[in-house]
Amino acid sequence: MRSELPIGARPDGAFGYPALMNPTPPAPMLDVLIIGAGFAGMYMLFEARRHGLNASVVEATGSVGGTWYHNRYPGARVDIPSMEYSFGFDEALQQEWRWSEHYASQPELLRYANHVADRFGLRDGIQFNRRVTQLAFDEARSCWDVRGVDEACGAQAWCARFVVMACGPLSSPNTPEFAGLESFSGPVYHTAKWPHEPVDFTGLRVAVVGTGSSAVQAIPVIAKQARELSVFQRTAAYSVPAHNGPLDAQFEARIKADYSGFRARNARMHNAIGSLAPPIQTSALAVDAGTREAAYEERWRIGGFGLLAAFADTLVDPRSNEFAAEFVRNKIRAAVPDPRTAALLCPTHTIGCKRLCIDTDYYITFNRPNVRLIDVNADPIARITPRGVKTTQQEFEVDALVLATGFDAITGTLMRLDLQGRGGVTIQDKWRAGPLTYLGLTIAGFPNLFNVIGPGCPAPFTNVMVSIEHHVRWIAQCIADMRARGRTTIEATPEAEGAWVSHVNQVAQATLYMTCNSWYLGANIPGKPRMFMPLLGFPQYVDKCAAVARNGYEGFALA
Ligand code: N01
Repeated sequence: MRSELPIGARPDGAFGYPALMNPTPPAPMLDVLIIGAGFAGMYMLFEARRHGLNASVVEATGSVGGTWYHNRYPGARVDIPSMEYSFGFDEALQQEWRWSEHYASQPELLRYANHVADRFGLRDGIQFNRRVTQLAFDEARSCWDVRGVDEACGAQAWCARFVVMACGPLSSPNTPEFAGLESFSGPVYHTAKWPHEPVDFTGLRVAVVGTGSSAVQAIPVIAKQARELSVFQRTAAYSVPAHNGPLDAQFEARIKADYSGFRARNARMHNAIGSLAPPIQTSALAVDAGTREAAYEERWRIGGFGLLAAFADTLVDPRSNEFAAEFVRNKIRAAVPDPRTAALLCPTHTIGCKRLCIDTDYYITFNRPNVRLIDVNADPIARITPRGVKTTQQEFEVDALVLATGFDAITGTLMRLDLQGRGGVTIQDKWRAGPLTYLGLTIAGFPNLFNVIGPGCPAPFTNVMVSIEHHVRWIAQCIADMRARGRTTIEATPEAEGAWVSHVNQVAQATLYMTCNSWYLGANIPGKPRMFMPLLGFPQYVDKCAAVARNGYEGFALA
C-alpha cells in the first residue's frame, strides 16, 4: 500500500529530509537508496514502494539484470530449473511468464528481468549508468552520505536514511595475475564481463582457463566453433547433466495449477534447492550398494543438484561422499574413452564442497579431436605471451583467451568500495580477518545498511531467487517497522554479530564444506581470509529472522 503522504514527507519527521540539510553537493532526499538493479535491487524497489518509502536504485550499467546482464558467455544459462528460478511474489507475473526451456538461457533470463522492470513500472526509480564509489555514515544526521559518478555528468551524491546493497554475491570477476597477460596480441575475454556484441570463434585457436560452472557451460559451445580449444584445468569439476530441453507444457501447467504451493514446498526443503527430487533422510551407509547406485542413477537421470540430496549424509560423512563422488567418476570414465583424459577429468576432492556444475555435453566434449586438456598442476602456466599461453613445458599458440576464473565472491564488491561506518571505520578494517555480519544482512558499526546475500546468509545454497525474496521482504518490513516506531537507526550489536559468525562457522564445521578451496571459503582468491561465508540451512534461517523481528529486533540497537 502506498503512503498517502507526499514522497519524503512523514508525520513523525523520522523519514524524509527537510531543506535544513544542505550537503555539498546537494543530495536527493531518500528513505532508501538501493545499489544494483539485478533481481534483488528491482524487487527491493518494488517492496520499498509498496511500503510507501521514497526509494531509488543506482545502477552502474545501462540496464537491469545484474548477473544476467554481464555473464553473456557462450552457453550461459541458469543451473536451477526456470520454473523455480523466477519471482513468486506476484501471482499474475508467475502465471503469465512462459519459459521456453527447462533451464533458461542468459538471453531469456535478461528478457525476464526487463519484463519485470516494465511490468511493475520500476525503470523510473532506477538511475542507470551511475556507479557508487563511496558511502559514509553521517552520525549527526543518522543517514548515509553516498557519492558516485555518472558516466555522462560526472560526480553524483545521494543522501539516504537506509542503504540496501543489492550488488550480487558474484559480481566482482577474478582475473588472476598471470605474468604477461597484457602482452597477449589477441582478445582476452572474462566470462563475467563478456562483450555485448557476438563473439565468433569460428576457425580460431582458443584457450579457456578454468573449469568451474562458467567454463563447464562455455567449453562445449566454444569447442563446436573453434578450430582448436585448449582447456587449462587446475581442479577437475564434478558435473551432473542438466538434461535441458524445451519446457513441457503439461509439466508447466501442473506447476502453475498451484505455483505458490510448489514454491512453498521447495523453500522448506533441505537447503532449499527445490530440485524436483526431494531429499532422502537415509544415510548412504545404511543401504546396500545396489540401492545406493539406483538412487544416484535416478538423480542423474533427473539431472541437476538433486544428486547431492540422494542421501542425508553426502556432505557430512566422507564415506558417503566418496560413494557419490565415485558414481560421478564412473560416469566420466564411461563418457571419455581415452584413459589419460578421463583420469584428468576425474575430480578427487569432496563432491559438493565446491558448487556442483550442471552441464550439457561437458565431459564428451573432451572426446573431440580439436579439444585438449592441460593439467596446470603438472604443467603450470608460467606466463601469457603475445602468441598464447606458456606453461613450464611448452607454449600453446592461441588466437583468443577466455578467462573463466570466477569471482571474488560474496565480499568482493563491498571490499572494493570506500565504505565507512561509525567513526570512519572502513569495511576493509572491519572485515580484515574475514567478514562479520548479523543474520548475513547487517554489520555492527554500519547502521541502517543492509546487504542482500551477504556473508553469513544461506543464499549460495538455495535457489537464489527464494533467498532474494526472503531478504528483501525482511529488510523492507524492518524499515517500515522502524518508521512505525519513530526510530531512525537500527544497528546490529557486536555481541549478536559475534554469536552469529560463530553459529555460521559451527554449522559449517559439522560438514565437509571446509575441505576444499572453494569460493564459499574465499580460498579461490590469493590472500583472502579463509572463512566459510554461507550459512547452511535456509528453513531454520527463515525462522530465525522471523523470530528476531517478532522479538523487537533482538540483537539490534534501535535509536
Ligand atoms: O567460477 P569458479 P565460475 N589458474 O570459481 C579456475 C555461479 N555460476 O565463474 O577450482 C588456473 O567456480 C578455478 O580453479 P580452482 C555458480 O555459483 C552459476 O565458473 O580454484 N585456474 C576454477 O576452475 C558458480 O559456482 C552458473 O582450482 C584458475 C575456475 O577458474 C559461481 O558462479 C553459471 C586460476 C573458476 O571457477 C562461480 O562460477 C556460472 C588460476 N590462477 C556460474 N584461478 C549457473 O547458474 C581460478 N582458476 C549455471
